[in-house]
Amino acid sequence: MIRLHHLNQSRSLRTLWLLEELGQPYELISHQRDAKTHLAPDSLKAVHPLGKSPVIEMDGEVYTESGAIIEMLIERFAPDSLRPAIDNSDYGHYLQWINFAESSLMVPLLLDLFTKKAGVNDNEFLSGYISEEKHKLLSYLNDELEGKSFIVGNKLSGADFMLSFNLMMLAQSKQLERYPHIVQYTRQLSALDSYQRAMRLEANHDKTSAA
Ligand SMILES: N[C@@H](CCC(=O)N[C@@H](CS)C(=O)NCC(=O)O)C(=O)O
Repeated sequence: MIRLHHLNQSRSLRTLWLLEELGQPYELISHQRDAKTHLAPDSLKAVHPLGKSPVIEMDGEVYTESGAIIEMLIERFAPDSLRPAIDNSDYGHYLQWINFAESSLMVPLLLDLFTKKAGVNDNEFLSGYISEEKHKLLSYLNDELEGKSFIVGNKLSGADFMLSFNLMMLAQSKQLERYPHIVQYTRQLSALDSYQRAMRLEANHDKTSAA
């Protein structure tokens, strides 16, 4: 049995959605962000020294890093349906988008979040860098998504699960309005049954949104 240690409003949503799509039995263990600091509780440190989420326990091992978890679960349970074949030209693009979500795109999003939180978003260099970088990356993604429902091969894949969390962060703060193809893409992803089930689980589990 797979155990998912899920933190509310976190990258763990990528894993929760994938587990719903896979239909494999799993146990969902809730961890709540601290209401003031928004950081993870100590209960996550008891599971993995980094104290971050997602974490899964599987076959007696503990895994963190959402990208690795997405790839591993797909390799194990859905290699023929949720990723391109290794000898297909889409395969490299699949890996590239998985990494784009957690590296290139996540860097300016986190810088933006943290500089605002710390009240240092009036720094000219930082705010200029963040907004230019975000616009460059989102314009690129927007162009890539024109006429597509999914990012790779027009078929649901691990890359969509990865991108969904970044785009959810951006949609919540109304930062996608200039990117119509991204908006269309997020609409299509959020209409999927497995996505909706995952969001219902998140809503039941997220004590901050219930408050
Ligand atoms: N690169 C890791 C990042 C994990 C991570 O930073 N998770 C955040 C939630 S989105 C977290 O647990 N933050 C709580 C904290 O740092 O206390 C991944 O992709 O899984």
